[in-house]
Amino acid sequence: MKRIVILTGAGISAESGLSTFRDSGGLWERYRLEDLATPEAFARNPVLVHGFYNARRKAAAAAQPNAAHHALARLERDWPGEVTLITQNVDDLHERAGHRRVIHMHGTLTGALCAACGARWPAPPEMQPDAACPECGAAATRPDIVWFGEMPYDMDLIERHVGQCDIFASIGTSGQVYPAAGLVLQANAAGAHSVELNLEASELSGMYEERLEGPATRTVPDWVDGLLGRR
Ligand code: BJW
Repeated sequence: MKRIVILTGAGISAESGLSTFRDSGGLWERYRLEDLATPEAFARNPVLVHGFYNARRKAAAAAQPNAAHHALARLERDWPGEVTLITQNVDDLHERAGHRRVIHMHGTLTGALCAACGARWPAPPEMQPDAACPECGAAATRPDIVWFGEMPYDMDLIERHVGQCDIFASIGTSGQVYPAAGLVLQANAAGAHSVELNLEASELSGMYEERLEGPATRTVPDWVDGLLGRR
């Protein structure tokens, strides 16, 4: 039975009211990423970085999963083969839609990480820069988020799944951030059928065999219905 790998980006959560990064009105139009999403930025100004992620954590907690998140959870439940969901998103809308196994390659807003010893624990709604690590006591608490220059999580697992998949779908991602953007090339090299679902053409549209253009809340349920209908 066919193995499906799905890569999601900020566009899948846009219709739940969460900002994307690079669209007009996106986060990087309002903030400088060098001030917020690098380890150097955190070392320079932890108060600013915590403030940014505390606000994003609050927005994500208030958001609800949309029809696209629900459709992917249905695919995981009803597809007779393997479905691997890799998300670049740090929100938990896939899980709250009922998706059971989600690989968060850029971390999660619901996690806290000790920059001193690497311990992880559930994030409080408001994370404070001087909060002590429950393991080592250091005041080095940071959001469990993968910033620029850091290694995304679970890369071995991700590359193994992508290298063996029959269908590779990317949903709502601009294809501008690596290594996520390079996964379609690996899927193509493995002989997978690749499909891009996006509001508009992305940097990497030319790499996909099939393209479905439109809002994720329409294209994703249609795509899932098509897959489940012809299994
Ligand atoms: C809709 C829609 C709707 C809207 N329906 N669609 C050159 C080559 C290779 C790498 C590099 C390079 N130069 C620099 C690098 C490294 C760097 C990088 O890629 N930089 C680029 C800017 C060039 N990458 C890294 O540093 C990564 N680490 C790394 O490379 O380690 C070394 C390594 C080497 C080899 C193997 C493995 C590792 C780490 C990247 C960390 C990214 N972190 C961020 C922020 C933290 C998380 C957070 O705060 O949330 O992650 S950046 C930000 O971008 C966030 C996102 O996950 C990520 C991707 O954004 P995404 O999801 O694509 O969002 P947008 O806004 O860009 O696009 C939205 C899309 O949705 C658009 O296309 C819309 O059209 C669409 N859309 N509404 C459907 N309703």
